[in-house]
Amino acid sequence: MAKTLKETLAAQIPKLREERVTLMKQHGDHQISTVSVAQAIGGMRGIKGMVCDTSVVEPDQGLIIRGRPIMDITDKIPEEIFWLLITGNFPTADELKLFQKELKSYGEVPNYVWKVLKAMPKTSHPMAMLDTAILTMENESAYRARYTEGMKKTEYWEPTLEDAMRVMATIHTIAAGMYRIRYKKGDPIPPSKKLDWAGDYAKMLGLPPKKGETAKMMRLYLTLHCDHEGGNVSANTCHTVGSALSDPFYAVSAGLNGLAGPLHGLANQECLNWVLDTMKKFDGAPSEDQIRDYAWETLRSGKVIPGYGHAVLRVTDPRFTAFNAFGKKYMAKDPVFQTVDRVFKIVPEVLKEHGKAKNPWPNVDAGSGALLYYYGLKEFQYYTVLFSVSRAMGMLAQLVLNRALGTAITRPKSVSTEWLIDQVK
Ligand code: CMX
Repeated sequence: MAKTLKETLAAQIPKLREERVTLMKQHGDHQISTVSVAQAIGGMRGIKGMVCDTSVVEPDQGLIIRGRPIMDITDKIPEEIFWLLITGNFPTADELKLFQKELKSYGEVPNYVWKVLKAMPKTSHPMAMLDTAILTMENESAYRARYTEGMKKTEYWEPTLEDAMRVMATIHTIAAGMYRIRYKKGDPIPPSKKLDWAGDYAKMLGLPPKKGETAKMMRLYLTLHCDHEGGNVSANTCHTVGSALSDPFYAVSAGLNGLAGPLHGLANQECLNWVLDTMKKFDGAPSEDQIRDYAWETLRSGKVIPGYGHAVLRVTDPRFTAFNAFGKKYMAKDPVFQTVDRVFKIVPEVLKEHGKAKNPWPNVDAGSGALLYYYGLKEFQYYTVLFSVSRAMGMLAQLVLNRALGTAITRPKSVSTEWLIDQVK
């Protein structure tokens, strides 16, 4: 008989807890990292100071989810990826069916969420709308209700999983509905009882289906952005807020606020803007020389080239490669896609010559916008919302596991500049 996600995780938890207790007891004093002044000042880059089992990012390989390089699992759908993030395995066909049915049983977005979204200023950024909607839904939190009643520590993960399922079950509906509200596309389109998560999201946005290609693109998009280990701004923020036992609605909303920054998730809106600016300036798809000139002009004006560079990666992001392959298959002649592809040839050379960025290669944000644009999603400000719908999977999976393992409240030690100066004397 097919097991539910909860039953599958419940069977794994005793072993995971035992493993952690043993590690703490037998090796608690073992040193795994040292900290330099540069790291303390420079965003804690590279310090190993937290545990995340859902995925790792290797500088020379990119995203690896539960031991599987992302390029090997791009044929999977997001529901399978969510299950993988939480349990370390893919669901069987029957488990997947059961999981999809269970997700749909969480019902619809409460009406008060739509009212709040409709009352927001017409100029609100879509990320502010999404974060507000998730926070507003905190009213539904099973975790808060159970905590208020009183529950044992060992049970925390159960209502956390329930809240995670509710966020998963509704975030795409919220995201699609607010797109239609914000950009005056008509009333929100209700979710379908039959479609998969990504296919339903594409349909609820109201995008032209293009013989099923839009749904295919959406499945790929939502799979590729699902998680990027634990220390990036959004995951780390979500983790810290969750570690105070704030429920998943608080924690995910906080994480998404971090994703809204231009050095993080917002780079995807900036990126397509940059590409379209070059096309405007040069009246169509620019030549390689024109791209080179424009890249230098950007750098000389003190700006970064969005979509390039990374805090951890030192190679072309495999997620960019996956988007590029999709583009070559379905839209090879599209001038925006062709420009993105040409930028990929030129910008790394320019950044190497510039000599500042440690990684001159494209990250995930460099290519995704061209695909969205091609399938009719032309409102750049909305792009980070798509990233968020996907990244919610990673944040939620990490929260559930942390509550299952009883991970401690986050509280690193900060030091003053005076203390640092004293240390180096
Ligand atoms: N264009 C120009 N300069 C860049 C650059 C780029 N794409 N990437 C890095 N640099 C510069 C940095 O600004 C920094 O300059 P200063 O010394 O003057 O401060 C220098 O190169 C060294 O930076 P780094 O160590 O290589 O990179 P960081 O870890 O500090 O920052 C990141 C990483 C992603 C913020 C940075 O590469 C960047 O700003 N890229 C453009 C924005 C972007 O694409 N962000 C999306 C990242 C993926 C995601 O999280 O979604």
